[in-house]
Formats: sequence, C-alpha cells, structure tokens
Amino acid sequence: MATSTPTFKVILCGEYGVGKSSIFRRFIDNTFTLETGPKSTVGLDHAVTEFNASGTQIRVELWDTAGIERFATLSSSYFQSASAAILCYSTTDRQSFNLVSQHILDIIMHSSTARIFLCGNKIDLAVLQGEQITESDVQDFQIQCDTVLSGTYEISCKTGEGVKEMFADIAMVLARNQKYKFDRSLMMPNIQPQENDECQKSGKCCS
Ligand SMILES: Nc1nc2c(ncn2[C@@H]2O[C@H](COP(=O)(O)OP(=O)(O)O)[C@@H](O)[C@H]2O)c(=O)[nH]1
Ligand SMILES: [Mg+2]
Repeated sequence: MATSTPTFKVILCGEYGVGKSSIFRRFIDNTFTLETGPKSTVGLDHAVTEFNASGTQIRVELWDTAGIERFATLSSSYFQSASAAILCYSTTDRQSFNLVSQHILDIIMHSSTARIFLCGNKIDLAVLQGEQITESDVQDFQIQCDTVLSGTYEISCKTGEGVKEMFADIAMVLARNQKYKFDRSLMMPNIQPQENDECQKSGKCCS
C-alpha cells in the first residue's frame, strides 16, 4: 500500500442502535449480524479500506464509536481531523431522525471542516413495517440544512442494499477535494498554509 496515498478519516455518528457498527462491519468484511450492543462490536475502533475514485486512489479510515454514545458524549478526539462524518438514523425510528440536527451541531462544533453525509439505515424494515421517515422528510430537512449536507443515502446493512454505493460516492467526494487541493497547489506553489488554516493543516479542503 503506497504511503503517499491520501488518507481521510471518516467518523460514524448518530443515535445508539441506528446501525453504525453494522455499517462498520459491512465496511470491514461485508458481513452483517443481528446481534446488538457489545456483541455486535467488531473489536476495532477504526479500519482502513482503499478506494479508486475515478482514477484517484484514496484510503478511507472509518471510525466507529464502539457504543460509547449510549453512556457518554463522544470525546473531541473522535471528531478531531475528520474529513467526513456519516450521520446515521434509522428509517423506522423517528426519534433518531429528529436528533440528526443535534448531531450536526456536535459535528460542526468539534470538526468545522468535516463534510456531513446523511445516511438512513434499515430500509429493509421500512418495507415491512411501513416507512417512518419518508423521502419528503429528508428533502425538507435538506432544504432547512441548505449546504450543510454533502450527500444523503438510504441503505440496508441487513441486505447490503446501497452500502457499497454510499462508500463509493463518499470516496468520490473526498477524492475530488483532494484533486482540487493538488491542482491548486500546482497553480500556486508559493502560497504557504496559514497558521490557522484548518483545511491545510488537516489535509482537507472546504470547497
Ligand atoms: N433489519 C435491520 N436491522 C439492522 C440493520 N442495521 C443494523 N441492524 C440491527 O440494528 C441493531 C443495532 O445495530 P448496531 O450496528 O449495533 O447499531 P449502533 O448502536 O448504531 O452501532 C442490531 O441488532 C443490528 O443487527 C438493517 O439494515 N436492517
Ligand atoms: Mg455500535
């Protein structure tokens, strides 16, 4: 694995039980378990996978909360230098969707340059139980959030539907940022990063 391959830290956020560890498990080895809580924990707090996004090779380092959110608030180191956050809710749990805006505030407060991707999980259950969060709920929320969200997805960790596509799309957005930063540095090689330039320090771009 080439060490020059740019690495992006991506964190999983959202309420307990929405399926963050299940997304993490799909990311690691594309498996799924109906176990919950500590039993569903993979035993790692982060894992790395390489993506080829339209010819640009990048590494995504995905971080899971390991269930801490059930008992305590996440530490600021969890958010530190994150390039992106996958903010999850369950499509069958309205409360988890209602709390998304609170999580957005947390992410922005701790990691002002992280891109936020909204992910509705458990669409397989929505088919069986009737959808709690509809497409128009998500659209209304997107309008309220204006430019805060970089993407929205609906997935099922159980069936795997939409999971690979979501990661490929997030990798594409991150790779595009990287390419933009690289092109800009070629055009303006003499411009040095400012002391307080978060984007430059963390290797991210806020375009
Ligand atoms: N039916 C269904 N259950 C899911 C899905 N994703 C996760 N689960 C289940 O939801 C529960 C909580 O998932 P988990 O990944 O531990 O959530 P976390 O607390 O956010 O990490 C577990 O029992 C999972 O098996 C899904 O897409 N469909
Ligand atoms: Mg978990």
